[in-house]
Amino acid sequence: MSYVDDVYAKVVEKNPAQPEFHQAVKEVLESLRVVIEANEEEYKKSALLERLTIPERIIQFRVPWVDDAGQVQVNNGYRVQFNSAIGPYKGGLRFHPSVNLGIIKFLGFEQIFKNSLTGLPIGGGKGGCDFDPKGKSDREVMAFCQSFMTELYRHIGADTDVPAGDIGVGGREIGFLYGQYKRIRNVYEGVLTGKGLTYGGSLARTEATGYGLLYLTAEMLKCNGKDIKDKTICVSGAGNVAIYAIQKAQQLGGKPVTCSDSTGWIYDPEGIDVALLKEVKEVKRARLSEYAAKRPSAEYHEKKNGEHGVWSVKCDVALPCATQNELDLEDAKALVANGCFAVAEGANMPTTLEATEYLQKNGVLFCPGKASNAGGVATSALEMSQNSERLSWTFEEVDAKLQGIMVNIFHNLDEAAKKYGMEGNYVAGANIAGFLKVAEAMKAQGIV
Ligand code: NDP
Ligand code: 2IT
Repeated sequence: MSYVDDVYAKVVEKNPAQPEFHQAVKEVLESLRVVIEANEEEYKKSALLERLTIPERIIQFRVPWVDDAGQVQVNNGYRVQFNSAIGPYKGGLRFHPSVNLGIIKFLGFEQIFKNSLTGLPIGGGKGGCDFDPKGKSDREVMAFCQSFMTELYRHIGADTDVPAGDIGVGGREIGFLYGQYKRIRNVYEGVLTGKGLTYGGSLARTEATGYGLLYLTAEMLKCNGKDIKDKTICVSGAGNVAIYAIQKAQQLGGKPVTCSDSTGWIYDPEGIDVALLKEVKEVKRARLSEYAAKRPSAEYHEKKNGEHGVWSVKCDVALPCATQNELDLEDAKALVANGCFAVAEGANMPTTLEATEYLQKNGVLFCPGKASNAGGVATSALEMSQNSERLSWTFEEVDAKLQGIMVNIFHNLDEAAKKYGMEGNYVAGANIAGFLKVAEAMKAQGIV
């Protein structure tokens, strides 16, 4: 058995019932096969792939809190500190009922390569909880966040591990988490990113993941002789990433016509009204049916299992921005049949392995999330820099840096794919380019 196959088999054996983690590892290891095989003896002797696929540390804890009815609730909290070879652990916190250790490990593993691709000094980590913020009062969310941080604080720090937002964790949650950290530790430091602008947050962090996705997509299209202008775009999701992806797509002259949430999806042939979408999702925290109720041009569809949802709409470019494995083989077939020529992932691993392969085989330009959604964490690293120097940069400064980082990421993965004989395979390019820097740093630091 080859070293790659051997390590993958061990990952599956040692991490039972964690299919998303297996999937993320499989995608990366398959891409790295050519690199590993060229140096197999050295990598095997130093057990590099074993060390890469076993987290440096896993923290798992109980999160008790009291709801508005006086009932004690208990949730499962996690922080996976996956790899610190190139910098302090960095990655978001996800609050969603579907969170379990396997989900956090898949996200933490992806984060290692994503963070490496940004070119900034940040290692890979991820955390979260099976808490569902939906339908909770602000007081309940605060009580939960305070309890979560009452355990997490001892494991994190501005130079150790710097969490941020992800699904279910936005400005409100980061504020409550930060307040509790500061209260316990009595230090005012950049221990979280995505903070509010009045207490150390960075301008453009809110917009960064969605904007970055579009900067990279525009560059990918340009380098393939195409233009985002006047293209019809299907977006999934209606959260932080989707909203700012839609906004930037419009600024670049594209026409996003869909969005979705956990209960249904919108087709708005006149183009999504971003101000209305923000009002419904960011301010009211309501369902997308409210968007349709206020927008005559929009159709609302309840989510139905087995249907393609937003991927059934004819489009040129698809941007999955909701959650993992939301775009499967049947969806990929529908996209190709409708003439879609580019897919860039805003979410983490939203496309199944089979769907990715189908899209690539059918000539669709495909950029994996660890490259195309790296603008969020990159801007988090810029927030860390600003916190360290106790200065704030202007929106234009941060946005210009973000744009430069995304363009650079695309060229790095494009070149890595070419160098290893897989031109146009941006999945392989991203995994190889991300891996090489981390592997080099791990090698230099000895057996740790
Ligand atoms: P939000 O919580 O702001 O939004 C998530 C959106 O996806 C919501 O519209 C939500 O629906 C929908 N959604 C979530 N889970 C499901 C599900 N199981 N089925 C259907 N719809 C679902 O999260 P973000 O926008 O921050 O995150 C979206 C994706 O982007 C995630 O994969 C995240 O890991 C990734 N990402 C986020 C970054 C960031 O900076 N925030 C950076 C890089 C990647 P509803 O409104 O009903 O809850
Ligand atoms: O998946 C991700 O990259 C994020 N949720 C953002 C992480 C961060 O530290 O900003």
